[in-house]
Amino acid sequence: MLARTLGGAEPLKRSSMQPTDRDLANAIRGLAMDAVEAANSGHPGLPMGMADAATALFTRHLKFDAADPRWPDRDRFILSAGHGSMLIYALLYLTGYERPTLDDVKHFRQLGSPAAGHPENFELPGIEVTTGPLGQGVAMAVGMAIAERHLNAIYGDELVDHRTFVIAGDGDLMEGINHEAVGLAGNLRLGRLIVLWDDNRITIDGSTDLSRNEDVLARYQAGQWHTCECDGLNADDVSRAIDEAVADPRPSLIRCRTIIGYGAPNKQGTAATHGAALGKDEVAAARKGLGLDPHEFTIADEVLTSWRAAGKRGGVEHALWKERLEGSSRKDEFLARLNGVVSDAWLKPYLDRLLHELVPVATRKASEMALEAINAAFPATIGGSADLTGSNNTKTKALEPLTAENYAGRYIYYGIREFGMAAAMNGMALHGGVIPYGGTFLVFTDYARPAIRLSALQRTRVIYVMTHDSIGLGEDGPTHQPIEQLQSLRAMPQLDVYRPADAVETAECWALALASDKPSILALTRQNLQPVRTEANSENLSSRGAYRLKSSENNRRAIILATGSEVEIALAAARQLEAQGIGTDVVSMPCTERFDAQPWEYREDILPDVSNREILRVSIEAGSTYGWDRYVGLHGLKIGIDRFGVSAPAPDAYDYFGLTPDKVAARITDFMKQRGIE
Ligand SMILES: Cc1ncc(C[n+]2csc(CCOP(=O)(O)OP(=O)(O)O)c2C)c(N)n1
Ligand SMILES: [Mg+2]
Repeated sequence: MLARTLGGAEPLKRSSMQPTDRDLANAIRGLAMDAVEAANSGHPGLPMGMADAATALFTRHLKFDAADPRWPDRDRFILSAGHGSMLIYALLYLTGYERPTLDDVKHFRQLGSPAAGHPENFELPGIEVTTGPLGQGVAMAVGMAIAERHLNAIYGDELVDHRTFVIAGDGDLMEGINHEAVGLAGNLRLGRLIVLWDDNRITIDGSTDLSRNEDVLARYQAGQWHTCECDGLNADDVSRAIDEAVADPRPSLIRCRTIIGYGAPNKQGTAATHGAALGKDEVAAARKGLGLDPHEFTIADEVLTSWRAAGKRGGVEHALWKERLEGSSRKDEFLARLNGVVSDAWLKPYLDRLLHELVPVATRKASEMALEAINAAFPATIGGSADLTGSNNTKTKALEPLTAENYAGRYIYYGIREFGMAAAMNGMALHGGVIPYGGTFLVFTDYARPAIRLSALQRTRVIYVMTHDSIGLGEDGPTHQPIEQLQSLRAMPQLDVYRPADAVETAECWALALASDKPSILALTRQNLQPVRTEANSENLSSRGAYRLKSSENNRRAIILATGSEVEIALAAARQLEAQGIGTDVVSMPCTERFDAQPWEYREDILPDVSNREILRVSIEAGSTYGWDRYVGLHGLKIGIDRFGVSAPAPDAYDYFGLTPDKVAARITDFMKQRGIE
């Protein structure tokens, strides 16, 4: 039966009255071919191969209402294989979403069209997540499924009761992150997560035999998933498999046997259909074989009518949900929760308490102290760590673990899965209703980086609690000591990197991260730091990104910029310089991105635009000096570490790299002498 359907030239019958599922699927095929042809760029193979499966999903199973893409209890659909973007654009258009319009589709991949090369969640409300980097769509779907179960545990079936469906390709399942995602979902028994695998046995380089011989289903089964198979070119069979997946309490992988580029008579089944326009003649022949109108971008009325009806299918359920919401005593709370606005009312009382009992404390510990107040104030936070809970200080006392037995818990043991954790947090944040934060060592942002990049691109409010932020972690040595991480993360657009100097700044930075509309990284120390902020201030000084912590007493000759653990060193060095008559400002710079966004007058006040002979600018950070010339100028002094670290107790490592008050003060006076700055 499978072989017969996969054999290709199945006659494509069209009843004059009611379009068949195949007719509906062929409308997707037509749009995909035409849009890619018009752009002379794009990927027709996946939409053509998965058109029948997508038709089954969207016309029979997926709970959605095209009239309201943001309905909170909709099922989530994620096209993890984002290169097949024309599949989702076709589905959104056909089912009657406001956008993309047919005109948008005609401008697929062109400047200004929301039908971008890959699906971007910020372009079209019907796109849940940005996909394209293979593997991450499935991993974000895991986060969405976690958020759904968590909110369900709190608000019950009447308000939260939906599923997460994914279409994934061979590439999504080959990527390493798939292992992390499968492990997480299996352990949390996320039964409402259903992945349809486009098993077309083709990737860009050709047959999957070139690069894979694993038993994919067995791998998922080993991860405690339910698996089943179907003929992906037969909507009825796909639908049967979806029913089976829905009925199983485990997360499900449905292997859909398909043919890439199905319907292109000469190219189907080959990598040639993966990522290039089929060509005029092939499209014409495909159109004929599929029984499509010979004119491009033309859809038969009865086919469009059927699709539009599918887009309204969820209207009744949507209306019933609205009724339940109206009748719920928790309506306002639920909507506020989804709205996600947080106040910083917790901050002032917390700081008042803190300033009464100032003691040296590591900023990772200060973060935990702030989190005690934050987690008590906001039930939406969900913490976690990639197996470094005791080191990252991410678990506050009252948080219960979120497990398969208790989805209401607010702490996730992600295991040693930094990338999987970060991607899941993106999915959770994009689902809405929860504010995820998660920890690992700062150096392992490298393991999570592709997901951090998607946090930034998608502007998800994810808070990365990255501890052990420098050589100050000590004995674990160079493999664990971040050097280039801070500056490389600062190079990423739409990401705020915070490196607070003490407990007060740590709390301020937490408040900023929570209020943000984009991701934040908190780089926190393992070692204790002296308090540098000892007085109450009506303003959140960290919100400026950089501020003058100490003003020069003598005639100002130097400005030291420092971040995090190096601020106390800068203060002590400045005292020595003052003793020598060299007036020195110390500027604490917890967030360069925020400083860059300040008005010119403010930046000019902190860092006046004068030559380094008049006022020498110095930067101190226990990491790469790369890029610090942005603030100290080409002829300023950059103090940092431009090599890998050392295994030694933290004080010895700091001394070895010249990061002590004596050595810093000496370097500054030597530098001034050498350059003839008196
Ligand atoms: C992380 C990542 N690596 C590489 C690519 C480039 N790329 C896009 S599609 C693709 C092949 C994917 O194969 P498959 O998932 O089987 O898609 P199909 O060819 O079947 O459409 C590759 C390598 C990517 N998008 N993301
Ligand atoms: Mg493939």
